[in-house]
Amino acid sequence: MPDKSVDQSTIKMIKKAKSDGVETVWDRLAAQEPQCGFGQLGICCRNCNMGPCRIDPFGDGPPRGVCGADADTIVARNLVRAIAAGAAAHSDHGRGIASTLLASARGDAPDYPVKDEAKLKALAGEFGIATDGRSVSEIALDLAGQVLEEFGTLKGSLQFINRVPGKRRALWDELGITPRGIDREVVESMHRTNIGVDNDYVNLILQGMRTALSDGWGGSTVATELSDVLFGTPKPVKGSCNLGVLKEDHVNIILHGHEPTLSDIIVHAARDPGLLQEARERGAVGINVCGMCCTGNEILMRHGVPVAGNFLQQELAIVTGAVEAMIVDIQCIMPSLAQVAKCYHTKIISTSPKAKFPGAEHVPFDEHNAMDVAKKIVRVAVENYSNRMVSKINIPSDQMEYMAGFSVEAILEALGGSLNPLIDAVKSGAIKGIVGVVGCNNPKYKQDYSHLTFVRELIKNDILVVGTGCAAIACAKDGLLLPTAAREAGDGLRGVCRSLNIPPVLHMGSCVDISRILTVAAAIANALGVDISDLPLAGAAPEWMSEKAVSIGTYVVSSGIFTILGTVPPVLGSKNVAELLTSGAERVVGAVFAVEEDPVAAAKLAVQHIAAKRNSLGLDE
Ligand code: SF4
Ligand code: MSK
Repeated sequence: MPDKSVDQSTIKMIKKAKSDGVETVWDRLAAQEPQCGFGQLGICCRNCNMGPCRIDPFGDGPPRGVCGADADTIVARNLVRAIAAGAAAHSDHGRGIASTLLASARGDAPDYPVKDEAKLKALAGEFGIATDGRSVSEIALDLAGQVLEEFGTLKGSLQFINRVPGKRRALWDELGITPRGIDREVVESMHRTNIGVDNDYVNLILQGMRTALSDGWGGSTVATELSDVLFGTPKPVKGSCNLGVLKEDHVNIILHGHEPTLSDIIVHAARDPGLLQEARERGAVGINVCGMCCTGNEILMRHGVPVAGNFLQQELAIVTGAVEAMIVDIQCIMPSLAQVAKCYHTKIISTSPKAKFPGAEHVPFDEHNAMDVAKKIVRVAVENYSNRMVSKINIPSDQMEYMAGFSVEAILEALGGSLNPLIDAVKSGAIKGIVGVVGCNNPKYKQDYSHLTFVRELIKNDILVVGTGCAAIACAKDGLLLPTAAREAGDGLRGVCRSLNIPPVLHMGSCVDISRILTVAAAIANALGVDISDLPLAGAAPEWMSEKAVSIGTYVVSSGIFTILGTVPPVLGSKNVAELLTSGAERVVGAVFAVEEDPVAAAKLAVQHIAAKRNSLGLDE
């Protein structure tokens, strides 16, 4: 059992699931073992119906598929398809937010007024949209329209690319990897990986980079920036995290998935006096809305809503027996939830036409009528309180306080309005460098162990950590998002944290909010007049599992930032592809991937990389 997680609440609920006869992700992983070696190496292909084909990694079998594709082509094609899928997920999320802004500006989504007018105007300025003497709706209409055009723009490159240092933009142009349109790159990747199109692994991977960049500097940035406009730009906020945030005497609602459009409105609906009265009439003290995964991060960053856990805890939240409804939208939602819920009274309510779950109740969410739908969903949860099976309730007491909400704007505010104090701290060596730690949990690895071990090693070495997604939730659960965690940091970082009263690990949001990290990196490089690849920065996804993480890792490397993966990607079936990603890319984009499963060794790689970058910049002379 301890090898499954370092999180005590997880361990307790895995035990409870077993005694309740409930199958979890760990049981299903065990049932799948041994997993397919061809799949692990990335050398199986089913891109056409002459296959499926597989390449023997030991050279005893055929070296080519039926069409003639070799291991290099197959591995590269599979990788590019994963990037395209990940980029599509983030970008479609961004399109959803942009469409909501458009509906809001047209007066068709009355429950979504613009919350951050200053940000709306700043973004309008970036897009060359006039703001003087114009109403919020007029500006929002133009901005939403222009942002939606980014998905298929004829301009030749994306607007947010202008945030990138000139040197890097010139490099992308030279390599032919400047993204030309958000949808266009995904479509072209799917085209190129079709049978008989692009068979050159280098050419394929360059297209993978362009597609990933259309996510990082396109779809994800759109999602983040327009979410701030609509729902408010996050500011430092306090709250609590882990399964212990569920309350035995409340109607518990968990919001799980990714889009803030639904979750934000449900937070408000759950405060409706009529629904609270109904909850009390059924014997509950109140309605307790909690988040899970990145939807959790979105509402945590903006409202301080408690987060019940990260990716591997979604089934376990239901196992507590105390969840009236788990409301889901898109991404990272296990299809097993409806099966787990059958053993308890929990209702799984799907809301997106893009993501339906057999066994779940579907209540279509409609942004034009958002509050009414949100209240309807909350009412389902309230009514379900009466169906609780009291003997099955067991909520682990584990929970931890945190401080989150570090948007770029919040960081600037904490620094007194400019990045200069941060840059000075990096120059002086008080902060040696900055590492973005992001990504999921993966049941093949002990939950949260790599995140926490890696992060602790970094802060000990005076490296400031910025986090998003399930990695940030792991840090929250273990107290690393508290200013007091600075006691675990090296002298320099501890001093900076204490003077600003900030934690050594800054929670910057959900998976799409890695765009916030890119924005900070670009701003620092611009301030110093260097390329992003010159900076003492690194990225890491210690426990990643999603295709979205493949896209993220690729846009981070393509932006010039060394990136460490803690779980092995399926590329080792091609020596050439693996060599290109872990070594050759340095000559191409000035950064590479490293794969290191041991988080202590991974941290050493990050520390060494940062020391080398500092040295090149002459910072430690
Ligand atoms: Fe086999 Fe080629 Fe078809 Fe892939 S594309 S399944 S390698 S024949
Ligand atoms: S939710 S993509 S498990 S971080 Fe964004 Fe967590 Fe990974 Fe999903």
